[in-house]
Amino acid sequence: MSYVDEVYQSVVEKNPAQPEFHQAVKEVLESLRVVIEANEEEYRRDALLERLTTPERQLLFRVPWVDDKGQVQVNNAFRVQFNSAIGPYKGGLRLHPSVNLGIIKFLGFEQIFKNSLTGLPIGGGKGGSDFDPKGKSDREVMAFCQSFMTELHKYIGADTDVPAGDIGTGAREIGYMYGQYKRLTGLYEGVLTGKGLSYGGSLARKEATGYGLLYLTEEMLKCNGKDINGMTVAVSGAGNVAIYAIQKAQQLGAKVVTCSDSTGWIYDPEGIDVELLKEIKEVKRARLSEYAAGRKSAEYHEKKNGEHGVWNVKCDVALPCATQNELDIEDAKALVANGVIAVAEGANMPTTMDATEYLQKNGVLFAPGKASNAGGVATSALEMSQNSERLSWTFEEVDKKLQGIMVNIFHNLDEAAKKYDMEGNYVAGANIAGFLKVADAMKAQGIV
Ligand code: NDP
Ligand code: 2IT
Repeated sequence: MSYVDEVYQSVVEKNPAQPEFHQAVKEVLESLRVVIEANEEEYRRDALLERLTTPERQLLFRVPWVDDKGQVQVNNAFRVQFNSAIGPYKGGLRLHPSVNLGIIKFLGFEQIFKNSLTGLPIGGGKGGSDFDPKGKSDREVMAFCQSFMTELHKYIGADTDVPAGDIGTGAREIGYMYGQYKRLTGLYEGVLTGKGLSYGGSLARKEATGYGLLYLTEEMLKCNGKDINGMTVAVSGAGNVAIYAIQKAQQLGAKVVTCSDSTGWIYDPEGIDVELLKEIKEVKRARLSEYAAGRKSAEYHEKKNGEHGVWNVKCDVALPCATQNELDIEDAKALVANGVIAVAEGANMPTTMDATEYLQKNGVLFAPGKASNAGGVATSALEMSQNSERLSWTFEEVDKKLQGIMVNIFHNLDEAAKKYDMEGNYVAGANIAGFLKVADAMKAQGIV
């Protein structure tokens, strides 16, 4: 059996019941096959792939907190410090009832390659909890965040591990966590990113993932002789990534006609009203049904089991920005039948593997999340730089750097794909380009 197949089989055996982790590993290893096979003996001797697919450290802990009725609640929490070959562990914290170790491992594994692609010195990590911030009072969220950080603070630091936001973790949660870290350690340091602007946050970090997604999409289209200006775009999600993806797409002259949350989706043929969406999601923390109530042109569709929602809408560009495996083979078929030109992932692994292959086979330009959503973590690294030098840069400075990073990422994966005779396969290009830097650093640092 080839080394790649052996390692994949062993990952499945050693990590039972973690399908998302298996999926993320499979996709990366399949892309790396050509690179590994060219040097199989050395990689096998050094157990490079075993080390790459095994986290350096996994922290599992309980988070007890008291709810507003005086009842004690207990959540499971995780921090997976996956790979520190090229820098301190870096990656977000997800707060969602679906969180388990396998999900955090898939996200941490993806983060290794994504962070490498940014060209910045950040290793891969991810964490989170099955706590659901939805429907909780501010005091309950604070109680959870303080208890969570009371344990986590022992394992993180500005030069060791720097968490940030992800699903369910926004400015409010980061603020409570930062306050507790500072109280426990006495350190005013850049231990978290996505902080508020009044206490060390970076301008443009809030916008960065969505804006970065559009910068990369724009470059990918341009290099394939197309212009996003005038195109119709379908977006899923209505959170941090989706909102700023919609805003930037509109600034670039596209018309965005959809968005969604976990209970339903919106079709707005006149184009999504971003200010209204922000008011509903960022301020009121309300459901999308309120969007339709506030806008005549919009249709609201309740989410039904087996229904495919936004991907049935005719569009030129599709941007999945909600969660993993939200775009499956049926969705891919509907998109192709409706003439989609490009799919770029704002979320992490939103497209199933068979859907990705179907899109690629049908000539759709496909940008994988670890490249196209890297603008968030890249700007987090810029926040770390600003914290280290105790300065803050202007919005324009950060945005310009972000744009440069995204354009650069696209060209790196395009060139890697060409070099290995897979022109246009940006999935393979991203995995290979991300891997080569990490593998080189791991080799140089010996067996650690
Ligand atoms: P938010 O919590 O701000 O928004 C998530 C959105 O997706 C919400 O609209 C939410 O709906 C919807 N959603 C979440 N889980 C599900 C689910 N299981 N089924 C259906 N809808 C769901 O998160 P972000 O925007 O930050 O993250 C979105 C994606 O982008 C994630 O995959 C994340 O890992 C990825 N990402 C985020 C980055 C960042 O900087 N924030 C950077 C790179 C990637 P509802 O409100 O109803 O829960
Ligand atoms: O998936 C991701 O890249 C993030 N959630 C952002 C991580 C970060 O450290 O900014």
